[in-house]
Amino acid sequence: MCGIFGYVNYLVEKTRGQIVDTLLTGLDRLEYRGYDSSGFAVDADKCNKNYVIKQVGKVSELRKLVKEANMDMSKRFSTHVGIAHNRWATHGQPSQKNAHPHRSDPAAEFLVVHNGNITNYRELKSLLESKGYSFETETDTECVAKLAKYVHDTHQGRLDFTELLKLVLVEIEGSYGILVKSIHYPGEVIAARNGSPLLVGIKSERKLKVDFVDVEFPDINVEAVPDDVTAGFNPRLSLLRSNGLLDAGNSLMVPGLHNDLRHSQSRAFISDDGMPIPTEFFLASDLAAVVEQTKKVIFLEDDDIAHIYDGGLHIHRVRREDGMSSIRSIQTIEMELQQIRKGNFDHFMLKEIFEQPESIVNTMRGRVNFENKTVKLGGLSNYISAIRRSRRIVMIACGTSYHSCLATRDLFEELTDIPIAVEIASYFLDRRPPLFRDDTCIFVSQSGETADTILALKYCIERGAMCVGVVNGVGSAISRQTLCGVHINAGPEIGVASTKAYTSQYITLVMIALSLSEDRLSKQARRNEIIDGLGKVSAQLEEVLTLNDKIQAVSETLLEKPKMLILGRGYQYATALEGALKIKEISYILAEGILTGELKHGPLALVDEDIPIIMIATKDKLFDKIINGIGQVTARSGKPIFIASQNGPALIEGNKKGNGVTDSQTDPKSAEKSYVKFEVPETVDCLQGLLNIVILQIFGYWMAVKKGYNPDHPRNLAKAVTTE
Ligand code: UD2
Ligand code: GLU
Repeated sequence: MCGIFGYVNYLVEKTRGQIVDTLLTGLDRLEYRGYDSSGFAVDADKCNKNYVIKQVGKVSELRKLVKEANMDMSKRFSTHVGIAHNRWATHGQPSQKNAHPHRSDPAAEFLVVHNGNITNYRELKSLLESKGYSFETETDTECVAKLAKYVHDTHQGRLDFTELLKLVLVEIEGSYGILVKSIHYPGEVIAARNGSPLLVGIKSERKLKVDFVDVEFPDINVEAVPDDVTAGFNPRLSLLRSNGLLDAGNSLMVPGLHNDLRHSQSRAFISDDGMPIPTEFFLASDLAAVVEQTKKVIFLEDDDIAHIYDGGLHIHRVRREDGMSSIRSIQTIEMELQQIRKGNFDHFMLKEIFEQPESIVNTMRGRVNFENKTVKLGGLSNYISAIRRSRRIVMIACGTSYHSCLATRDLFEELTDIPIAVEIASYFLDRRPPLFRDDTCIFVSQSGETADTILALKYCIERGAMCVGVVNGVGSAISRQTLCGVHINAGPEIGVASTKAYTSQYITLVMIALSLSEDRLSKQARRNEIIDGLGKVSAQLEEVLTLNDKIQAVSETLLEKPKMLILGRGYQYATALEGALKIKEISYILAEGILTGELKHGPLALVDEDIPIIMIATKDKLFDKIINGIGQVTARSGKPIFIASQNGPALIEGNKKGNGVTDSQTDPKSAEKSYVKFEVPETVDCLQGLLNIVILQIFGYWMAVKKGYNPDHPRNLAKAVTTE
């Protein structure tokens, strides 16, 4: 999911140069979200034609291409629609061909930009192919453009743009924010969303009459629209044509003054004398692209279909739902660009931490069926039985990705009964260990470009092992060079300290373990329990995020401390290691993650009343041992900060009298009150790390910020480590 931008000028004359510049500036403003390619479409000189310019890489590359395109930048447009896109590939590699906008046919009758993920695109593609459409990209988006043309042609061009898109969108499953532009609807654009954000910025010299837009509901729901209603004729186009306002190619010659043809009045945009108000509209997936142009904004809601034409903005719904507001307010945004680029967050790291309830849902979207309790990983489906037959599974990664492997190793062992090895890529390469053809190697990397992991992959390919990737970057080296794999679909991660990629890698590995055990009846109950847990984890993560203020306050008490211990065991060992990594990489505190069971073999010597200790003590089958570890620490005057289960059992044993009876003065619950405790919701043991780690991510963030460091740019570190 990356960035959409659209610009409509209505009765506000602009040169093509100005329009292109507005589109490119909009894309620049979305750049901070990260992307792999970009593109835009504007009207060409000949009616019925568009210029579509797309390029891989940065917007600066797209700018270079614009210079070479030889467009007449001085051509003037009184009314015009331009659409633009920054792409973060989910379907098909980042390439010029796959960049948006996508077209319906070589004449580009319909052009679409899209954010999100269309889960039934394969079905739509086969349907359209059977109708003679040939696809030219690997994207899911292309099917929207082709479907629009198909619906348009089957209704002989008699639908108006809204009705057409209603019929298209009703067929689409998954998430989308889209803009659609068409030579059949000159000067018009459709913006629709479901699961991906979209907003409309409005700028006009004259004050708008009202500060809201009515939502227009159909008299009949679209599924019930009989052909004779929708296939009558397109009243707007016919009237424009009969009044000589359209040229032969349907280009609008004198835009405006057709209010009588609207589904209903768009009250905000009509002046007292009934004349339309010259207006500019900025459509975007992100406020950052709009805020320097205008502060007046409407946020679209899921299933809204916004149609801009004749200077009016119309918001349609396919059906009337109970409780749905019948207006969308035009809000005045007070924030400035700098504030908005990171949302309400000061740093990308915090923004990405707070995105996790959504990013993990994106990781599971279309893959986990919570009703049937099944998991389907498209990227592995042809290989699952081969992986099941492996003699061994070797997980290979670096840093945070390595921790995601550790976090899920126990589950792999439990569900698959296959021996699992977890390797740090550089250490693996140093050793060059024996590897066999019947080994499966799983390579985990956020970027998919981590040099050590790529070299390890090469080593494993040479030895004939089956190589599987788990990466965020579609089209990355690891994604391309592995035999098969799973994209974690976490969206771009900009903060150098990985946060949302960790939780998405973790969930992806859990999904792989679930897929591998699908054939095992004995594991069915456990699998069902985990799938139920996955269904709840996003809401639970939201709950953990509410602890932000408390974590911030606690971090302030520890700023002077140069070192810190994080203790965990079982599933939480990986959490301790990952939490310690987060803290050290951004706050430069020597934080060490320790297996609680190892305390007595050395680390206990570090424990005194001074050293900060965070103990992960959420309830699981190892809880008694955890209590033991807590006892060892408190007996040495250690004062741990706990990450514990909400309403969980007591963590501190009261002082025992000689006969083993608890002293009523120091009973466990009251003894516990003098300790800091972060309580997290309880989930299935193997998923608990997804919630616990968020406390440590936030903790690391505040430690860095309060010490005056920029957590987005830790010294000496780069986002993708592309050197050995
Ligand atoms: C694909 C689409 C997804 C959605 C879904 C619907 C892509 C990139 N993904 O997702 O957006 O439409 O189909 O069914 O088009 N792969 C590797 N190595 C890796 C990662 C992936 O070889 O490290 C391969 C994988 O085996 C598959 C392809 O890349 O052939 C896409 O992987 P995916 O995880 O995105 O696949 P899926 O089916 O979830
Ligand atoms: N699924 C679309 C693609 O892969 C859109 C990706 C995006 O949101 O940028 O092209």
